[in-house]
Amino acid sequence: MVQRMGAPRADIEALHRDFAAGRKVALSRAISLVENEQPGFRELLRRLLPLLGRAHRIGITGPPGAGKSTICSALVRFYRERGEKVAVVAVDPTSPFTGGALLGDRIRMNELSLDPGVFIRSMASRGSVGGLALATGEVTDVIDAFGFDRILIETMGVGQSELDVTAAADTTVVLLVPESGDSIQAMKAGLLEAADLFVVNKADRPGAERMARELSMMLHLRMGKTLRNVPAHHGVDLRRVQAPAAPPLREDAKPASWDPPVLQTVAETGRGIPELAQSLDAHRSWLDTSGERQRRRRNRLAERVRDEVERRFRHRLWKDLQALDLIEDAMPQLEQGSMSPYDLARTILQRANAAPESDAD
Ligand SMILES: Nc1nc2c(ncn2[C@@H]2O[C@H](COP(=O)(O)OP(=O)(O)OP(=O)(O)O)[C@@H](O)[C@H]2O)c(=O)[nH]1
Ligand SMILES: [Mg+2]
Repeated sequence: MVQRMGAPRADIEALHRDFAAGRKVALSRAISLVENEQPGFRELLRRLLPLLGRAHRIGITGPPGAGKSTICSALVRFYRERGEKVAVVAVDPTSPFTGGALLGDRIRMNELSLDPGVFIRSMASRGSVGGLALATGEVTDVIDAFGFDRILIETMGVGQSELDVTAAADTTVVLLVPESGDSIQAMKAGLLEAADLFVVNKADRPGAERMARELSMMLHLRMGKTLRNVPAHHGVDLRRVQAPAAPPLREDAKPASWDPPVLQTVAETGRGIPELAQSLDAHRSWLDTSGERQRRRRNRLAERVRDEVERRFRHRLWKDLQALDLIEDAMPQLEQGSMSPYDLARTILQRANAAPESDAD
């Protein structure tokens, strides 16, 4: 195979060796290789596959300024005190560059990153043909393989692209603040379903308690469990009237489903952080005992195959075949109506099928 621009073979081998030896410089280089989809990145990811699955991947998402970075810093400190190695991946789907907010985070996190047990990396959408969610998943794989115990993935915002990014996580935390009241109502159903844990941060401000209560109510409504935590009314136990009593859980019974807890934190002072860490561990255990981890892993593998097929196809179309040029060349015919967009699309696809693939490492 022709070696395209990028590191020569010997460099790639050296990278593998340094990575396996646990050198952080190699980790940074491996991440760049994968993030920019440079030659050799698939071979690297292939070799790392047997090392995956050790880290607990924790996605933290929520509206701008909710305190995601502050929570990350607090969790990093908490886990470091336990002797765990922690990585933070800060992802900004809204910006083609690493934005000012992330820069601010970096300065704040600088002190943490002096610790050899901590690794911090920012990501933005630039460069990747495969898209940010795929790049984040692959970068997280690299960090996992390197041997971190926890990987915190901070995503800005609460839209679809952030949800796609959190698919890389084992446990997804949605962070809100007391003022998010209205946005709860507007919150996409997808976000509610994606959340394994809710955290009302800035609980030092008024309204946190109320916010947490409303959120719990809404979650229970959605799950059809409104009555479970409601005390008996007018002397009648509504729970008994509504449904036959469920057999009591045995001590060792596996929980069939996970009720996302609603926690409150003051990230700045660390209040509530031990409880958050405890819930994160509880969720991780539940993933194992319920079989959910396996289910999510299967979904992730299927998703990775789909993403890779699309990435290779996109690469073939837009890079190898220069399909945009074909569209431009055909513009006069398209404009005159002597060729339809559908016919041109078919021609492009036929050519793409016949084109040699340059991206097949
Ligand atoms: N009062 C109060 N302020 C907090 C708390 N946690 C964070 N903050 C402050 O809120 C501001 C935003 O915090 P960040 O951690 O940068 O929030 P973020 O969600 O990472 O912000 P973006 O990445 O820009 O979306 C900072 O000024 C923090 O100091 C808290 O518990 N209480
Ligand atoms: Mg931040």
